[in-house]
Amino acid sequence: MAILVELLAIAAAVASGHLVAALVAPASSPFVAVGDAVVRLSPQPVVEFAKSAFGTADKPVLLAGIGVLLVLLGALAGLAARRRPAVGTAVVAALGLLAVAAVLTGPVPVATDLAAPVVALVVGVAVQRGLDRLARRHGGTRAGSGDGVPRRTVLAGASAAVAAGTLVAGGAGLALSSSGSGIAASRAALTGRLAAATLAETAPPVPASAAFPQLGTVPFVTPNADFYRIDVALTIPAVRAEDWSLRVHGRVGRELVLTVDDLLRRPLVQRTITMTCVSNTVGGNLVSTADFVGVELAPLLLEAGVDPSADQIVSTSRDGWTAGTPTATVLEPGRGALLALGMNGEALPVEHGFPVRMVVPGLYGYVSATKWLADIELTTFAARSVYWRDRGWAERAPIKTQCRIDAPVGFSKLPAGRVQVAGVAWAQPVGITAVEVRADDGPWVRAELATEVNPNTWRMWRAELDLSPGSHTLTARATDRRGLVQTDVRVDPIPDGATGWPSTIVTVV
Ligand SMILES: Nc1nc2c(c(=O)[nH]1)N[C@H]1C(S)=C(S)[C@@H](COP(=O)(O)O)O[C@H]1N2
Ligand SMILES: [Mo]
Repeated sequence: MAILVELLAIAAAVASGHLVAALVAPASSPFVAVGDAVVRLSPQPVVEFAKSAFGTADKPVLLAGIGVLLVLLGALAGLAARRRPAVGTAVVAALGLLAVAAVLTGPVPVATDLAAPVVALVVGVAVQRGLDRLARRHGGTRAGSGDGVPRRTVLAGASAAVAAGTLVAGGAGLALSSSGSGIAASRAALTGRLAAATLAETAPPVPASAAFPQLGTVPFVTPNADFYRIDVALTIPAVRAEDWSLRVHGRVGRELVLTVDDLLRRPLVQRTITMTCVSNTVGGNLVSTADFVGVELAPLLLEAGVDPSADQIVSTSRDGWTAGTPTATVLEPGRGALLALGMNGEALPVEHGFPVRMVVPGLYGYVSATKWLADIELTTFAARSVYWRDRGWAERAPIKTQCRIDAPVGFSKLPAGRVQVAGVAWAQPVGITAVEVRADDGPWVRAELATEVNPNTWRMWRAELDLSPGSHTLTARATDRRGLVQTDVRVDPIPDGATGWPSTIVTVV
């Protein structure tokens, strides 16, 4: 019975906390806040391991792990509480305090964040003490409760009531947090406003000749649902466009505070941009292309009056994640850095930063592409470090010239003769001027390049190779507009991006 009391108390605490959080501040849900804290405090290799072992399932895996730990801890505490009742209460209280601490040490703690863990603490302790007292009142005998109702019935009733309350609170909390407190409606409204807006600059339509999907390359523009996703957010920050504002401050002449309405009053530009993650391994798919709509970041910073000493722009997400971008890169004429609101004809999807994110062509995402943007500080690289730099990644990270073989897929069995090879290459912001392919140690064959959309996007390529029967390794290398041929030296993604030639093994029969 003591174990059941303990587990019910913990479940009631988690559920009530989640409900309160869903009502006031989603990221403050005790369960989620503790998960976030685990991610924050995890040593870099552990985070890397989780990312590689579980991919984007790393978050559910972590939350499930915390759930299993809670059940184990509850069971152990229940066992101990049989002899020493105070232990049971103490464990529930300690878990509640842990949730409070997780929220307090979180990225941008505000007073309302405390509501959920405090409610969880109070509910947990109250349920534990209440049920525990009922369970002990008659020392486990079958005696009645005094008013003629058997003690066991009273206890079973109370437990059932707590269990039912837990299910209702938890269910309501989950329903509320997944419906995202008005985010869907806010997003739909912003999609409508972007569709109705007059664009000061439109992106030329992507011609059919820009890709070779019939040969197996990915589509030129990546559908939002397929766009790669990388972030350290356990729960997606829920910010309605109506509630969003951005503060631009630090080494500026005049601080700015901008709302979505302010952004929509500025000239809106549309740009096709290929984004790339520094964690992409050679041949990997953490690279995608979208049509972004947003406002130019450079003129906005100039309006704020950037101090020449401010060599770093630190952008902070609503969830506290930070990126450091070289000011000079953003201010470079023609670079085209954006505060983006739209992606492929819609408002940004919530997982890609709704309502506003940064996009800087030519820089890896971790030094430029802050989602759920909340704050921009003009500062120096010397004065402030940021999230991934603290974890061993480079301070500056321009995208490295790379390519990938999309077809044939690895380990294909192909008929002898001419084989079609196709793939993508990228070298933002200068663009690709050549791709070469070879079989084994044979001569390099120049690939045919698809139409270039703009130098900030990837470029598709295709080639034909004559292959004799047997096993062959196909290798590709790209050349960018600077004349730089992609190096064959293999390095890992950390600290500033992988290098090396992609290759694919095929068998010709
Ligand atoms: N708030 C926030 N923004 C973030 C990140 C993050 O963890 N949190 N990750 C960055 C990284 S590493 C990359 S590669 C891009 C990925 O953007 P996407 O998920 O829209 O593809 O977002 C960047 N912006
Ligand atoms: Mo990334």
